[in-house]
Amino acid sequence: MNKLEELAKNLIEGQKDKVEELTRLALDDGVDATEILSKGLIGGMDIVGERFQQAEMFIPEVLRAAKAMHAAMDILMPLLLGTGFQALGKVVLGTVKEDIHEIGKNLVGIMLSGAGFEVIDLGVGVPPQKFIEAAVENKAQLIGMSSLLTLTMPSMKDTIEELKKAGLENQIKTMVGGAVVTQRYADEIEADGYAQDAPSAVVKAKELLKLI
Ligand code: B1M
Repeated sequence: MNKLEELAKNLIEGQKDKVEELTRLALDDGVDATEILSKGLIGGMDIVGERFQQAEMFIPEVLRAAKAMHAAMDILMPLLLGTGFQALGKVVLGTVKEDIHEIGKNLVGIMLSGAGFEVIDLGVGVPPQKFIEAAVENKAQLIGMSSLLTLTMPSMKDTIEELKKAGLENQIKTMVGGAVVTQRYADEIEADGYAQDAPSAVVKAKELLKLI
């Protein structure tokens, strides 16, 4: 097993200290920060995503892997910024107005970051106007909305309508998800995309931004 495979393996296992150590060792050995990110970390997170989808890994394990990923990213980020590293795209993410469920939204954010997107997480209880303002301010290409309550789902529709009123629907795509949300509902409110779980959200975001 080479160093980057070992890094990916430890990331999957959520071994934060080991992941930090291996990231530093790889840098000392002259491995490029972009390669460490793409082959070691993103490669590892891809496997975490697949295992989570197949119910071979569960939320606490995903969160442990994410912590390890963030620790390694803290080491790599200054170097990546120095080399002109470009994120795949920018996503403004949040749980909709009057909804405080955040676990699924956080998982989606973790997986998107792990896949190479820059995620601007607005937290929970995000009103339509805030999604739009943040997307414009940050020049984001995608707004991701999570809803866990039947009562809060209409806020997704409101955001999409506000986006249309502002004439931004061709520049900023929308993706929706959350336990109560379905493809049918997404079609009904004319969201650009729907994803059932966090790994599918990564695939859908790439599709919407025409990266695959
Ligand atoms: Co709430 N709650 N809750 N709750 N809660 C549900 C959602 C509920 C289904 C439970 C039930 O009755 N069986 C029900 C909603 C019923 C409905 O509307 N149809 C419910 C209710 C009613 C409520 C309260 C109203 C209860 C009350 O106070 N009477 C209240 C509302 C508060 C509010 O938001 N205003 C409430 C409160 C809470 C807690 C605070 C206690 C807590 C949240 C803690 C937190 O997040 N910090 C909580 C929890 C934990 C749940 C359950 C048990 C679990 C939710 C969860 O985290 N799942 C939930 C029951 C359930 O879903 N089984 C329930 C794990 C998470 C990984 O899954 O969020 O679905 P999920 O995310 C998935 C996918 O959906 C998808 O990817 C994720 C990962 O694969 N996904 C996206 C999510 N967002 C996405 C966005 C995307 C794409 C994919 O694109 C942008």
